Amino acid sequence: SSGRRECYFDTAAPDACDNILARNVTWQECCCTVGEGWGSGCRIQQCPGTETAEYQSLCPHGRGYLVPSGDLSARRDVDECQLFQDQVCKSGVCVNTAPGYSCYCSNGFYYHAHRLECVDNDECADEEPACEGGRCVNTVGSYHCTCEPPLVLDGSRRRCVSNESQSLDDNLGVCWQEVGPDLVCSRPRLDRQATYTECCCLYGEAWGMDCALCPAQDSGTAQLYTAPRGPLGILTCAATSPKILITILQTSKCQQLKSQGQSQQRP
Ligand SMILES: [Ca+2]
Ligand SMILES: [Ca+2]
Repeated sequence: SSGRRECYFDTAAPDACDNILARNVTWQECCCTVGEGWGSGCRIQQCPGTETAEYQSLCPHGRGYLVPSGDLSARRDVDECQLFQDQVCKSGVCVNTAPGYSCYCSNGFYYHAHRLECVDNDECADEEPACEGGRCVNTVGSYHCTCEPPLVLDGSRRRCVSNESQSLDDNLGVCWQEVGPDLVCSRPRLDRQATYTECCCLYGEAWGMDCALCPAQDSGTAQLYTAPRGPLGILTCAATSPKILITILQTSKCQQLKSQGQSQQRP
């Protein structure tokens, strides 16, 4: 067990010959870190198990540490991110720690400790149902929900509700303050989430992770504020000047009621 050879991970996998972490490392560098086997050309010598006397003498300071130049009392952390390059944290961001390392994965992915890579989280397999009252479809990096008619998705896109009870105002979402000519939403309000109506009346041009466009308004530069919920549970917005009431109906059409002459007209 001397010299420098290939270091293998996940040696129980059917394609273990391809599971090469590094090609030019020592037995100790391989087996005292994340390696499971060491060798060349797929002649793999299994690393000793952590409970064995062989492991104790090979890696006296435990996993992640090496003994530099035969001085048994000294120890040196292995920089796994550097030693194994992009093999130890595939599709993620590797950060060395002592001992060990951390692998940070994007949202919707988790670090698979055997495959040493960021893999998709199957939200549909979670114990908590990801889709309330509907069917969950897993996708790489996310998931989506589908509903059996006559149920439809609500504003959260995660819940199936009957058509009548669907209300865009039950859910908080991100409020986009700008929609570009290419219909790309930008400038999200970072300080708070809002319901669809709040967002469209007060702050923004589009709402939610699906970038649902707000209805067009021609209220000019009037400053809008929310009024109490009116009849039918519809949240209304009223412009202070000019005196225009704008009601966003549940059809998400914007209706403008001119109220010139009367200052306290209500919808
Ligand atoms: Ca380390
Ligand atoms: Ca997923």
